[in-house]
Amino acid sequence: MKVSFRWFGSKDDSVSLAHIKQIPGIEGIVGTLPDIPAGELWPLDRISALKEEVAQYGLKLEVIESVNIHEDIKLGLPTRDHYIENYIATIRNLSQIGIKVICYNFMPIFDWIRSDLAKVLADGSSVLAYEKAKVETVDPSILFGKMEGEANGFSLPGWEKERLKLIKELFELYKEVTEEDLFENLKYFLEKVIPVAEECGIKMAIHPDDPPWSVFGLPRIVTNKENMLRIIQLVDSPSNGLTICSGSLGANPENNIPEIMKYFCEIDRVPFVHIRNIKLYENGDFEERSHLNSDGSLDMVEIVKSLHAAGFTGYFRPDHGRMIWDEEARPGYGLYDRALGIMYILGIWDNLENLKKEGVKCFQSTIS
Ligand SMILES: [Mn+2]
Repeated sequence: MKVSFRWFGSKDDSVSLAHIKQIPGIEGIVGTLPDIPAGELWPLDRISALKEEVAQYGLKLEVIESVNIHEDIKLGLPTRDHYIENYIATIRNLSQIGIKVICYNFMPIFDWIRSDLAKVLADGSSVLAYEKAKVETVDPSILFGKMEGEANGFSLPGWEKERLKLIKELFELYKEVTEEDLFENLKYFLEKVIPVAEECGIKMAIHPDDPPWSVFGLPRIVTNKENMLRIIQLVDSPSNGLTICSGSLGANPENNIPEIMKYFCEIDRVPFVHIRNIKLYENGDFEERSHLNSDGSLDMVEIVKSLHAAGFTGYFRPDHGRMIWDEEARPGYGLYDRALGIMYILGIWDNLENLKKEGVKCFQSTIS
């Protein structure tokens, strides 16, 4: 398991590479070029410069999150071919600087959705939270303004201003788009892109929808094991992979995260995992928590055990963290709690390694 940390670049992140470098066990950065709009080509000189900057701190840049998909591709519009051409050229450029994994998502209009970016917990820390009643009754453009207002001055990944401008028009365009259409449009995209990724030694890794259900009447398909299996079968290639995000999928209690992790790792379709804990409420609301098992509803120990038992050698990053110790950062992306998360996950992992050396079969799971 290769330990990595999401970083938005020196102009867009409150966390420095010098600080990330000091996290024990860290190997690399999950990088991005946040200013490049979806659908445009990533220039080679920009990504080379990013790689060099990261390398100055002894860190690797082998994972990109995300190269966003233009809405015309998701909508299946005739103009999609132009954007797919750009995507293919971007894959080729990224392969030239040694990128191994490209994380992306296929959510219409909105990326991840929350009702609150700084819900205060009993211990004084603050977290991202989702209250169904708040999200599902609000006008999407009002939610958009609220997300921006609470973002501590940072642009939120997936909530860039350019999207808001087009929101009404996009809703109109998505009116007739069903889940089946979305599968069809994803297939069209993957059929063009996966052969190039394979040739370039890059694994595409689709991120689950967050939350994993339809919001504002928009279709969402990366929501459960069955659909994820269907997606990797749309184009059967080792380059057609998954980012398994425990917190995103785990918002639906019917998703058995350890089982999903183990299943897809064993068939080698998981180049990248995001690990985070969430607290689920009976009414479907949830909030993010520390990685500690007892702090949330997800079984973090079982999740790590499932990765270990499957011999996971891909990239791992802690997902969102709480805002603690008066840190001011992009919501979910402070240094401190994510660093704590890494230490917790590595603690579990090292223990499993020791048990393995001692010959203890540690994954005595009920998972079939
Ligand atoms: Mn995630």
